[in-house]
Amino acid sequence: MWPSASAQSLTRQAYSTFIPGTVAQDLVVSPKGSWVYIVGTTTSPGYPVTANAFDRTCGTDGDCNAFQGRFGIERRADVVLTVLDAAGQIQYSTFLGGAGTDDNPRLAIAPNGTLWIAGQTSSPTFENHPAAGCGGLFIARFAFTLDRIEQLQCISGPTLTDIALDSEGDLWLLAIASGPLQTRNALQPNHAGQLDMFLARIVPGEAAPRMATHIGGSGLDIPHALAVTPGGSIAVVGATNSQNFPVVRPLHPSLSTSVVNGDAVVLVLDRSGTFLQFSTYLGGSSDDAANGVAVDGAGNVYATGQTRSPDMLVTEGAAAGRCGSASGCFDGFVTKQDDVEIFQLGRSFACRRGCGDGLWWCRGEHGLPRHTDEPDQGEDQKSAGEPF
Ligand SMILES: [Ca+2]
Ligand SMILES: [Ca+2]
Repeated sequence: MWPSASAQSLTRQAYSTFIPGTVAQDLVVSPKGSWVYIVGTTTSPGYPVTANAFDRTCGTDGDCNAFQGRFGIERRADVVLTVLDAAGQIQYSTFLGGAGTDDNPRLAIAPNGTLWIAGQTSSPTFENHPAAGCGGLFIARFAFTLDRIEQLQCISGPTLTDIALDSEGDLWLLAIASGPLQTRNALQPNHAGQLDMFLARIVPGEAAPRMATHIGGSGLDIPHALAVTPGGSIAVVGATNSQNFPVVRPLHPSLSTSVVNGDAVVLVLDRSGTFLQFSTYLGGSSDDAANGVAVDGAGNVYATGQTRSPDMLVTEGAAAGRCGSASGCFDGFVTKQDDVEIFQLGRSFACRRGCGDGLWWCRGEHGLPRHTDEPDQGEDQKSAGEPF
């Protein structure tokens, strides 16, 4: 039951403030929980940057590269990064971009405070960086102090949908590929047709992605979100109308619907990004899509999305076992998949987390099971702090 309007509020609004002149899109909180980092976009030359900003100029001319558009003067967006302290006061604010349109930013923060921003750019040069100007994704890793970018690279072509950091501090990018993209150490090196999912792993200090791959079949394969399990596996959700989407140990091995509609998809790759541990269609006879994904400490994968399929399978005793009403089905759904991680260790072992005990079971090349610790343990994290 929802609390009644007359119930006394148990929460206190610690702060609430405008961020003038920006469309805010994503935020993260510092590891100690007191600083908030917000990214958005602006076409306001007067966006209030702070004296300690990395870039105090919108675009390359201070006027967000204004031009005569169809309806008058138009400007090209820059990304803006704003940092609030524990009291909600703006301590840092900067432009980020170039002469073109720079937008769709996403944020991720590592336990040691390293801040990553990824987004879309059409700028010929991005923050004067020679490696940028790609007409695609930009990826920027900021120094802890936010006064310089320590790593800036771009990937030509894809459209960003989500990012996530793994326990080693590598950044995973999920994007849409509308044509063939450069791949590396790929699960699927080639574009399969129409739209594909595109997944890439960016390693600190490495100029090119460690791994970049297409994922999909001959139809529309649209990624929506990703998450990293504690074991380092990458869970991806989205939607597809491909009849040949790659499946592994699937719940539904084939498209449940006509190609006019689509099914949700849930897939899990190992930390190398080259081994598909699990991949399945999810859905029924009408249109379904998975939009969000989360993982828990045991590596279980949770997906949520929407469905128009009254025949979408639900588990026995489901909280809501029937979609919609007599007039039609259009509901959200949530699923939990366990036992999705199977690890390929070198050429010899495949491992999966045992049911309930949290340990890893590995099967050697002779089929002998081997009980083991975690297949990989992250390094101790550096102590977390605040940037200023
Ligand atoms: Ca710009
Ligand atoms: Ca495709």
